[in-house]
Amino acid sequence: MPSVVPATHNILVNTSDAQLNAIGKKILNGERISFEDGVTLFEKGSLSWLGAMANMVRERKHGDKTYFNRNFHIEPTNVCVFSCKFCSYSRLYAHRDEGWELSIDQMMHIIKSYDGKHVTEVHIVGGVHPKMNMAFFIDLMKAIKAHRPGLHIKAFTPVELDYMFKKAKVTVEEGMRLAHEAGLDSLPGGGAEIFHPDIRKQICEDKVDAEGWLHIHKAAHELGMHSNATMLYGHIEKYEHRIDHMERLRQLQDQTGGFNTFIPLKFRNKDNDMSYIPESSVVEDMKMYAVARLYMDNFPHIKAYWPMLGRQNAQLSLSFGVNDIDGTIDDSTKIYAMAGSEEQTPAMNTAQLVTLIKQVKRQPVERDTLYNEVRDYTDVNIKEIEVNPLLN
Ligand code: V47
Ligand code: SF4
Repeated sequence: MPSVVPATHNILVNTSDAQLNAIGKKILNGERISFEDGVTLFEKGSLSWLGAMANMVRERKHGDKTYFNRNFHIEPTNVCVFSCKFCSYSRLYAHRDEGWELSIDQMMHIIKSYDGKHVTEVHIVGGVHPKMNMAFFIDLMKAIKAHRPGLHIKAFTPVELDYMFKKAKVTVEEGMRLAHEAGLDSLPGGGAEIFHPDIRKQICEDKVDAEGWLHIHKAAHELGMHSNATMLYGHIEKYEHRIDHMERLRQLQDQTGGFNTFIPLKFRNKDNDMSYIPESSVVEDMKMYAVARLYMDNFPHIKAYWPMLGRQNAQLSLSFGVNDIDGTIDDSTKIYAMAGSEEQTPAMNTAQLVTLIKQVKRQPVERDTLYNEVRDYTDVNIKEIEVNPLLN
């Protein structure tokens, strides 16, 4: 990192606001910004200035590389003992006839439908069903690994894990060890929502709290596993709560280094108990990504999850600090379609993902879950991808 601001970068720092200029200098010098700086960025930073700063950090870390992966989702159930106010997807156990509950055989049928197809990851996450316990999921993971050992299992949020560990009467450390031994490779970022108790108690008071969420990710990191982290933004939280959330994650990352990606998730308002809240604007979304890139200095990657944001806004986010747009997904998730995303059938093949990235002059690179590079598509012709089943 340069210790002084290069002359060519001065243009980036100079705004009419002295506070922003001071923060800009810190960022250009590779210094960490403070909690107060983070709030100031949200309050005073213009979209263009934040975008330029975040893009500079993104390019320092990754150049033009933009990652995606080939994955699919399994949502074992939408029956859930909790009642998060923003959730459009779950059904209470008493109304389980309106939801779905997949057996191990049904989930293995989905896994087998990908035999011979080039996918590297299965993402398993769902509601917290009182009858799907730890033994059930251990059997599921063992069956997946017996069938396809190389498939990376990224599964279960701390909400699901906390519930199953408590029911199985095991400690977090013991539970994580058992799950890891059964085949769990990494944790997705869900269930984090907003950590601050003032907000958490209003939107999801009955599920695992911030300390519990962070404890489970820490235990995973201590076993050598990696994980992601999300934040549900754009509802009743204030900028301070967003920074508080990111600060807690940044501190854990300083200790363990186990997080790969930070994923801001835009609140969608269809058919849930928070439907009266308007959704955030695209400007607010891009500012969110930019501040995330600037604040989360120890997170390697910032991801825009396109099924929720929509593909055009995901494409736009690549100029606001984002360097990952998740995966092909293959129309295998219902969470966002049910919450009102414009992506009602979320599936993109590799040719479409690569086109989307190339249209904004970035460099498309397929990765696996742990960001090992699988293939660089910079010089691969779209026609060639379309006709080659191994590439598409
Ligand atoms: O925790 C639920 C969110 C999350 C709504 O790690 C909603 O790679 C917006 O975490 N509006 C689960 N968001 C999904 C998740 C995820 C997705 C993709 C990739 C990864 C990863 C993780 O979905 C929940 C919650 O924050 N969510 N309802 C809603 N109405
Ligand atoms: Fe259940 Fe998750 Fe929906 Fe909350 S967000 S009600 S924990 S499925």
